[in-house]
Amino acid sequence: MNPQKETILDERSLTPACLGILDDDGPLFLEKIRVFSRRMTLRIPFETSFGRFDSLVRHFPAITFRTEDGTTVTGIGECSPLSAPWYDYECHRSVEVALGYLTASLTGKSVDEADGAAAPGLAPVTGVESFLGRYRWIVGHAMAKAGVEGAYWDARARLRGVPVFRLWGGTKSDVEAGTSVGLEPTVEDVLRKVAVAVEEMHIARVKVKVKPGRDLAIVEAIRKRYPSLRLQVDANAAYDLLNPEHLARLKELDAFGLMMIEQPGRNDDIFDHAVRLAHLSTPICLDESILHAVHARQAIALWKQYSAPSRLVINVKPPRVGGYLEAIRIAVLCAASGVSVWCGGMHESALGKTANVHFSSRPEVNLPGDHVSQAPYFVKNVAESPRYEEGRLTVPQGVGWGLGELDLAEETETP
Ligand code: OSB
Ligand code: MG
Repeated sequence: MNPQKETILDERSLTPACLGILDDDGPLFLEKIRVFSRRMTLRIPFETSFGRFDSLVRHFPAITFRTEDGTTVTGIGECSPLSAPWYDYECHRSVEVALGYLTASLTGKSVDEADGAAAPGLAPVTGVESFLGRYRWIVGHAMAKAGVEGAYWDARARLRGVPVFRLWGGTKSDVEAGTSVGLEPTVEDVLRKVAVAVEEMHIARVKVKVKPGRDLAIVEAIRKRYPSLRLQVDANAAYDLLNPEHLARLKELDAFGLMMIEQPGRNDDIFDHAVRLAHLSTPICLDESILHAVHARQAIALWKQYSAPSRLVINVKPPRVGGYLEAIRIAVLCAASGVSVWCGGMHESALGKTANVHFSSRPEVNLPGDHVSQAPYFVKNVAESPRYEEGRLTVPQGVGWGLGELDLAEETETP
């Protein structure tokens, strides 16, 4: 196949209107931005190939807008980084710095003057593209950007009196929910958690974390006990795709009927994932490697050339790709080429998880997401999570995120 002759949908043509997104309710005057921060303790410490953590700091940008007729509305979003640059370079400290620049750009002030209040005479935003345009100059910092974009959509949906998924062209009223099981000291410990997910929760699918040396025994034990479970693994970049021993382990995983192997290779690689794993029959899922729609288009082109689109899966996390519009663009690019898509998680609070559920309501999202845990994620959450039953989550039908009152009162100093 000659890749030059392949037509691949170009992300630049995917405007909000062409994506079926409703965003035409007139200009919005930004009045102020406040950021709430909360340290949240996980009920179950989580271990992946990059490390173990038991708490997270969440930033919640709240943006107040005024319409032309004088109505005011406040929308809230969530930034979902980890506490250290383990998963990518972002962490809650870097998000705080980036939110300073985002606030300055959105309010029309310099970063040193920015106090959250709009500069006098600030021009209104006319739609999501004009909102994003205010801070397009900021390189990277996807998780900070996703938080402010979430606030924009919550506000737009509240003004129209609809749930966010309606603005986004979501079509499903419930979505399949999977769980992500962290590494544990023994295979039995992992198996115990998988048993809760399968036997008590009737989860739609299980994902387990793996790394070289802690992979085959775990997968083998789960498969022995649950031969037909929808099962996948996530390596968080722990395998060296140029190391023959690592490649041999990945080849051995091929025998277990996994739905996919997620991000075996390095964050900043797409090429070696396509070329060096083309001999596996298990689909390869990219998480860390896909930071925007350009990466998705390039991955699709590489799989068309070296493997097959049906052996590529993309884990679309709105926080990792800088927001919801970009997430929808990626999902649409994938679906147009027969690439499967699901929505991963960053241990978001109930707000961020619910935003992920609204995104997952899009028809292109065709595999279960990392939406639930074996126990509630946090000791204390900011809202009730959407209703979970038998492997499915209900997409909230209330206005905005559909969460009711948020408990953000405990505004703590970020350490
Ligand atoms: O790689 O998908 C990942 C959590 C934090 C950072 C990265 C990842 C994860 C998870 C858990 O796997 C997802 C969740 O339940 O929110
Ligand atoms: Mg992952």
